[in-house]
Amino acid sequence: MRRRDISSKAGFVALIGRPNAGKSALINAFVNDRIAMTSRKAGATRKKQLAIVTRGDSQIIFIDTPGLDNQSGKLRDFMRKEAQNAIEGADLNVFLADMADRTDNYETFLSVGGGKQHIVALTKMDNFTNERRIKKLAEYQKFSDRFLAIVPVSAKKNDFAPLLDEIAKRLPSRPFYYDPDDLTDLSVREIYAEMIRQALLDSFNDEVPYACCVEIESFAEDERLDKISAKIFVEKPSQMAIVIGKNGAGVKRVGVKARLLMEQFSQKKVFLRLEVAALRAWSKDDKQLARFGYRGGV
Ligand SMILES: Nc1nc2c(ncn2[C@@H]2O[C@H](COP(=O)(O)OP(=O)(O)OP(=O)(O)O)[C@@H](O)[C@H]2O)c(=O)[nH]1
Ligand SMILES: [Mg+2]
Repeated sequence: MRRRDISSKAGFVALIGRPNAGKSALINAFVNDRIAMTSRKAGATRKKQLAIVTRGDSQIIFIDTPGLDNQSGKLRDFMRKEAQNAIEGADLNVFLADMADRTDNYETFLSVGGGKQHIVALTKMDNFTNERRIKKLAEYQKFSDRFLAIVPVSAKKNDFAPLLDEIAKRLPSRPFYYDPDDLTDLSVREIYAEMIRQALLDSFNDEVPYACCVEIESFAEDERLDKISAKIFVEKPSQMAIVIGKNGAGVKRVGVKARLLMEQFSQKKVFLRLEVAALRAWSKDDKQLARFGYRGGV
């Protein structure tokens, strides 16, 4: 055990980038499971979440972060702080950009937080021909004195081993922080709450999913069946009417989607009961934000 501790490497790596870059999808690909919510709509991730990747003698602890943007509001301020704390607390950062993005976004990152050591990863390379990949990599070469390495990746094609190699060789020599079997710091209860939020994002357009938050009221785990009762909070009665839908069709759809995600994840039956309530302007209220875990802490 002592020998292993001496030879092992471990460290925290913040995965940062613009909303919708593909951070959470890559997090899921790393651990080969759906531990983080992803969406084609920007602004999905609200809080930091760890993904623990143990390979041989190295343990990389990725921190998934909310996308960096300039939107205002108390919830957005919290999300920005989450990302900043991750950047500051990590041993190494990975700036993740969609390969289709212009390099301007990277320049903005450099001007606000790129002082720290980082690797650039260009994702969704499955959308690109080899020729276009090479052209894109060349565009970043003018910043080569700013990054440690640049690596193309694809969450969709599970193509990220070169990125893990680049990170692993820069990790400090340290004992592992987590049991090698651990995948994340979130509890099943928290993952389930996020899956309900995922189902809301997948089911509704415009502002409705952004006005939603989820509270698990009761959670009973059994070997074969998990029973969950949860409340979806929106900000206004009009949003409540949309989520509930005609004869409850809206919330039913959300329930079916969330339950499928939960069952796939836990490999057992799930019984899910959902309620919808309006909690006026919760996202502007410090007390409510704290209640939902969107305040304070690091
Ligand atoms: N083709 C392709 N699409 C991808 C890939 N990775 C992510 N996507 C898609 O990109 C969209 C955004 O992915 P997310 O992982 O939610 O993005 P994010 O950076 O976590 O976004 P925020 O949480 O909003 O900051 C989703 O529709 C994903 O399916 C990839 O490697 N290839
Ligand atoms: Mg995300």
